[in-house]
Amino acid sequence: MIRIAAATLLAIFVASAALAQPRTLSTQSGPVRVDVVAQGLQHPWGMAFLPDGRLLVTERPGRLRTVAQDGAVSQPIGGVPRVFARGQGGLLDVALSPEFASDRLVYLTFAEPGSGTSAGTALARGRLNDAATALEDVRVLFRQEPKLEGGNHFGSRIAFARDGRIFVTLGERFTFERAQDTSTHLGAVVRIERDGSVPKDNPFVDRPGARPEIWSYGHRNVQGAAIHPETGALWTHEMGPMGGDEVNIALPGRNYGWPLVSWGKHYDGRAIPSPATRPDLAASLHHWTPSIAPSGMAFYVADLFPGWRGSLLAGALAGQALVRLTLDGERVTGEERIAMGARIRDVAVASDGAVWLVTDENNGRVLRLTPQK
Ligand SMILES: [Ca+2]
Repeated sequence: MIRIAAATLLAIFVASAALAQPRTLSTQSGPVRVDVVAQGLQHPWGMAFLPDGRLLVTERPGRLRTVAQDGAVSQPIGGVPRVFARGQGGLLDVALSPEFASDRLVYLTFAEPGSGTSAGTALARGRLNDAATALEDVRVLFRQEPKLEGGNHFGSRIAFARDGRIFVTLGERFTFERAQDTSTHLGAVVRIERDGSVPKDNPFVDRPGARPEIWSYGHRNVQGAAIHPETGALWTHEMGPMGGDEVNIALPGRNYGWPLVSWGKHYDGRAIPSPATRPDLAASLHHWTPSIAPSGMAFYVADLFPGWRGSLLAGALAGQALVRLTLDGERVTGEERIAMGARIRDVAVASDGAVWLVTDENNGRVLRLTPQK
């Protein structure tokens, strides 16, 4: 009995000690303080800030929680759809409606179970109750077709365009060539209205046989998306095979080339033609070889880190870093990798300009970055 109590006390002590001690990282823009806001989350995947400053965070096995600024982690929020929690599948991204203050709508992407052991990415939305304990009136707005076997490449990120349309970034479910087949949603970015209907000006609405939700295609696995703060364009990044992770601007109707071209190689070492050989396919702005496995994206436009203003921030899983790209318009002019020592799954900027990260681990952490005073 005493031994159990001592062990429990020790565990509590270790946890609080770990939470209490911020780290300092040196960066090109000066020292950065890293606080562990919360830990013990299981593979946190997506983040969105509520207007009251609490963070909504998904856990891949299928839970949605809030994390308060002081680190308090809520019980799982009710009403989350059942997910296919295998491989890379599960509960993925979370985003708030641009009119959340009045409509309280929360959007989620997830791997939706199909018949047998098949699954496919889907977008759902529900109304968060006032106590933030449950989603109500949950509705699936979009389903990637077809659903397939296997646990790879579900994407997915949610981004709201300035006109209120919803972009959802998808993966090709590890089917390679089918990313080129516009009769499927595999390897596509899709664009839908807030009620799930298809915008009349989507690029393939009049193409026989094509899926009308498609905005762009020829993507491999897109796990980063953000709307550019000045141009309003959709920027994405995607994971390459061995090498060849890309940053792209997803334009309507364009083909981003996978698997016809890549800066990477197939896993068995076979070469893939370089993008330069196919000027008819959309070129990337930037690529990473070897792969960093990018996940999560945010443009930094806040004041707290003056040296980061105008930068594109991305998490890196294999790269175990926060990656900061400096930009001149649509040109990437530099890259800084801030080593975090953990797989970074998502990046979000709080209203005070602090940068929040989640680590994709069994004991996943929520980290807050602020300038070291
Ligand atoms: Ca490409």
